Amino acid sequence: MRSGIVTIAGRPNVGKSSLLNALVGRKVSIVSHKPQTTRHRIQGVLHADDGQVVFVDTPGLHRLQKRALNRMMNDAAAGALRDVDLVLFVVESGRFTDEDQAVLERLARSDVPVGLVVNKVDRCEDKAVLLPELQRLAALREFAFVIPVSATRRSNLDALAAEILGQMPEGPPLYPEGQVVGHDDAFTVAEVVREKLTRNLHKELPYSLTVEVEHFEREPGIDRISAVIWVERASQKKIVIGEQGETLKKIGTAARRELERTFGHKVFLKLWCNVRENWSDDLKALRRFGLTGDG
Ligand SMILES: Nc1nc2c(ncn2[C@@H]2O[C@H](COP(=O)(O)OP(=O)(O)OP(=O)(O)O)[C@@H](O)[C@H]2O)c(=O)[nH]1
Ligand SMILES: [Mg+2]
Repeated sequence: MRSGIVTIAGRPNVGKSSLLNALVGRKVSIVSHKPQTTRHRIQGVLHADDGQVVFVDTPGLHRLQKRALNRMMNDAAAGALRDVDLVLFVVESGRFTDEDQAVLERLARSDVPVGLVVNKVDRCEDKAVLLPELQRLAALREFAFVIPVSATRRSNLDALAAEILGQMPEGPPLYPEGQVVGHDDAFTVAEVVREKLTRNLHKELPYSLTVEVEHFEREPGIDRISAVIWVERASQKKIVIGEQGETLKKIGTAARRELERTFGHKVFLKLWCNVRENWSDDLKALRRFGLTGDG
């Protein structure tokens, strides 16, 4: 048996969480078209015949921003680059930016082997440009492997999984058989609600909110859950709730449906929205919401 820990790193929005979900075959980490969706380290487990891989999805490494939340997200990502067996450096096909370059420089400071994953190759219309692109990227540093994939189309993932397993040391499994998700169900609820908010609210608003599960009661056949959506200003609360509560209702329905599919039973989900000024720059509040740098 082989087993090990693999960190999935890269700048925001390259598809790290999508890749984690595709590799483990289940939605473990939330996904949206907006950068900086992932805020925590998220673990998902790949069980194979000859081994087990624990993947750690991380917040996208980004340029320093002044809010404590953004600093903590960077710290969470940077902390996951140490003491692991392999780092997957995820980039987007056809778009290598200064932020990717900054990630590359950060990786140079660690001696963990790095595999390069060039994601979103489905977007590349002219396949003739892909090979020279891969050659260019492969020359950036020494990589354990360089592999093009599409997380959303699930292409080339078996080849990627084989490369990853080949890099894992011998050892016993770290997670029990069948367990794919590293976090508890309350965390899943908070994240799924935040995903629906991120997907349904415009512009910067998703960055100003967080979700806290207040109450979670599992009864036979049904979960009774209430969660608070914290925003920073009364004007934001109005937008989250929407005219006659329409927006919040739509978000609640979408979250409930997904949670019922995930948990396999009925879910009663009550959502509230409340204001807490500057929660994203308040260290105490961040800790309360579980958003500390050490994940
Ligand atoms: N076309 C295409 N889009 C993809 C692929 N993988 C991910 N995406 C899209 O890219 C966007 C970002 O995906 P995420 O998985 O949330 O990216 P991330 O790197 O985890 O982003 P952060 O958590 O914000 O750092 C979403 O709209 C995905 O649907 C892919 O293989 N092909
Ligand atoms: Mg993510």
